[in-house]
Amino acid sequence: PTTIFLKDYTPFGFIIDGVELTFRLAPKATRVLSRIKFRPNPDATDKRFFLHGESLTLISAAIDGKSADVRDVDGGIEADVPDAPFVWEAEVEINPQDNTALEGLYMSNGMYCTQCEAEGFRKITYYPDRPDVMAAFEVTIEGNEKVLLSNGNPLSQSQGFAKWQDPWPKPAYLFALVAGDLLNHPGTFTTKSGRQVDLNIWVRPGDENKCAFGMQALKDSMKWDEDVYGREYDLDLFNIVAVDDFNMGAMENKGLNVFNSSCVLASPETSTDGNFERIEAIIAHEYFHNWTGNRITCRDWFQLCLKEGLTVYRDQQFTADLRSAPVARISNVLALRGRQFPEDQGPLSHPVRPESFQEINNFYTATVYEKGAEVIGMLKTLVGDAAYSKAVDLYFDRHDGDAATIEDWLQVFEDSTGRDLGQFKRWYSQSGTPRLTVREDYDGDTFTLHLSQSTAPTPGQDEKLPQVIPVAVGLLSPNGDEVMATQILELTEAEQSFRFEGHATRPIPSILRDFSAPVILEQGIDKTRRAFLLAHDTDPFNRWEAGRMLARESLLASITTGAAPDAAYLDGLGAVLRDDTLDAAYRALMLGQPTQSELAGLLHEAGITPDPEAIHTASEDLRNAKAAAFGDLLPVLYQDNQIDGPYSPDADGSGKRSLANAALSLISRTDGGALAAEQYAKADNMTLQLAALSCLLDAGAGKEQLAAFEQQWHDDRLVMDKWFSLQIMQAKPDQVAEVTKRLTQHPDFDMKNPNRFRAVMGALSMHHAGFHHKNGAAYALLAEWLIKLDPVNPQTTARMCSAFQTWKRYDPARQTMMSAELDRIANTKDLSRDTNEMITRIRS
Ligand code: BAL
Ligand code: ZN
Repeated sequence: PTTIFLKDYTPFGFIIDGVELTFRLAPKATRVLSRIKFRPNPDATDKRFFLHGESLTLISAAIDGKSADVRDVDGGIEADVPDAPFVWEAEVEINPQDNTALEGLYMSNGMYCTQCEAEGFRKITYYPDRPDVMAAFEVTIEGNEKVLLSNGNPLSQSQGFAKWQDPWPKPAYLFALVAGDLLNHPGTFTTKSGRQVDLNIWVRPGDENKCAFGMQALKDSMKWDEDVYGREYDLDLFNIVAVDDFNMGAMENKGLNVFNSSCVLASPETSTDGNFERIEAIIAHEYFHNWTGNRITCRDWFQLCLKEGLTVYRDQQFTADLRSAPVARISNVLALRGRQFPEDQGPLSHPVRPESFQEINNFYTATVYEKGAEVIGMLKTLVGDAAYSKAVDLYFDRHDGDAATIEDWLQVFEDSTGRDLGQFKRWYSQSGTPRLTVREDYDGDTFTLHLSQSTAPTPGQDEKLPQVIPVAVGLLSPNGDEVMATQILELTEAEQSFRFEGHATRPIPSILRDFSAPVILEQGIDKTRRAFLLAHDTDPFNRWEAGRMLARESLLASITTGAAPDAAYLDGLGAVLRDDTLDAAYRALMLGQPTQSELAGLLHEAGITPDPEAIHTASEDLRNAKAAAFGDLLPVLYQDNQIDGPYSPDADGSGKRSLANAALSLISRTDGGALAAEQYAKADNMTLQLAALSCLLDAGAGKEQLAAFEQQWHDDRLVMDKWFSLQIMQAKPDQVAEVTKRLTQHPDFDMKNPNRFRAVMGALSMHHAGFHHKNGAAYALLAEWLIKLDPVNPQTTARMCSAFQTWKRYDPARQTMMSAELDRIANTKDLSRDTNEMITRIRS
């Protein structure tokens, strides 16, 4: 396989002045006719006329109307062309029906749809399929389907025919086409300059009652982007289409977003509060891409974080504004620690802007997305809100219509603030999670914080240089008053001290407030200090973090020494839970505890081989201890957070349900599931129904309800995904592989549907104690299915290989078993480039 390097970038030899495409749709033999105006690019040195193409049958090709002599080369074709403007015309045949990889043009439940990011357009026709080649597209669709959609605005439409024009030059990865017997949920939005935009969510018949929430989220996003970033929508029409078979969550194609149906369809009966919140965020994310991604795109795929990090940051801001900012921040940090930290601390570690890849699909990672967003957040913290806005405005002004780079992005900050961001840029090039160590001094007046940073070597990067770390710090007095409001300390050296004078009493610092940098904080403080911060910290994130750290230390002590759950933690937690001035969602988060895989990672970092069984036992013991310690409180929390009246997925309602359900899950440990059965029986929304079922299964009950659930929902694919997952998630560790295997034999298990495959195999790999059960059955089962899926859908297979990324953490017996499964996958005949790259990196 070829490795592609950032340093090798060269511009394409030609500029495109217009693209006309005609699609004659047929499931197994779609014809694609292209007419593309090229002219030589004066800025390019490489004049080779190379067009990408994959899985295409070339019917004809012509240059300036004359049959062209094309040569097949690796990944596409070449031809000799004039050193002057010319017109390329080609006709190819493709087979959407058999396209199970879900890249390019494919079929899902009888409808045609496309996924072109990153490199799917080359499976549609011969084209310079690279993001820096931008062009205006005109698309004609001929097909029997009722609805024929493409990017931009409709030019003409009649039975079996539609013509679309997208006036905005775009790279091929933003191309989209959808054709099917679809229904629309319509809406309108009037932009700040008074233009009316028609909005539609297109769905399969039967799903039309699940669009209202997504439509409102879209309107909220459009308004928010005008209010906060000054960005107005730029077409007369904005279409969203829901598709059942989709590798990603959604895709920001210009004017025609295509969504995994799980990320747009919502109704109270079928979707949980978590689904609603995720849908709102993803709709916003894809909409925000219209500016950060589409109007300004990426020069090459190494710059992926330019659009993704920024757009994730923007959707996180949106969620924080619409809902609770502290709750949103905690949730983002949980996701970062849950997905990005393990990636950055293992064999798949890579910089936010990678420098090489074999298959770009393997770099749609938590590092590019979530750490990429953290980098934007740090930049904003360092320059301040006003300077951030000014720089981003300059970015939009200067680069509108460009395929830009991280250098361009940082330059607008340098130009508008006068700040040198040379060192800051290391956040883009240096991989790994920095460790921030703190030591304190006090001399009766001056309080000093000695900060130091270091980053462990990561694959391909042995030496690490100091980064710019914004450390948000506040100081509290011993009675809990804030004596110094949050200040940003800029740590730029390996070691640096910061002095705070005029403190007659020794203050208590609250460090890394709001998680001001994606680092591991090592503070060396004791339980008393943590309990103090849990009770008094004025920063909501750090208050939560103090509880989290107490829980973490309690669990680690139980795992390594068999210690009982920490009473100080339980006391502090009890006080927070009783404090009803704190919002319910926040208290629900407080009640949570570190995941078992997080604990495994912490033990590994501390040089201790994690024992999944011991981790599982300690985690269960802590939950049981909470159930016992809060025996009187939990029913009160449950009762106080019941809601009368109709369901609403807003922050308040979902917060109350999350606290009530968190209480229920502990209550179910002592009442055998009686209350959960009651909740299940009367639940009128999925949040309550699914939580009750989960508690029942956890309590070893719920057989009847599980069957009733299947009976009730067997026609709803998205709800059935939950049914599949839940049984695995709630299985006892020694049963996980068996339950999973049984579910793969269920008639509704369909590996071709990525949602269903992930529902089952994702749950298997995320059940820490089950996946790592010493009998190795789960390792073998996952490998077996990855091998089966690879020829069908390489992209989803490759992503799921990351379940094995932590294999070196474990004991020799487990390592041997996982390594054997990795070998088995690696040795599979005709393994895809996607999976091959992932397995090679994981084994390295
Ligand atoms: N661009 C791929 C899907 C997303 O990040 O929005
Ligand atoms: Zn995105």
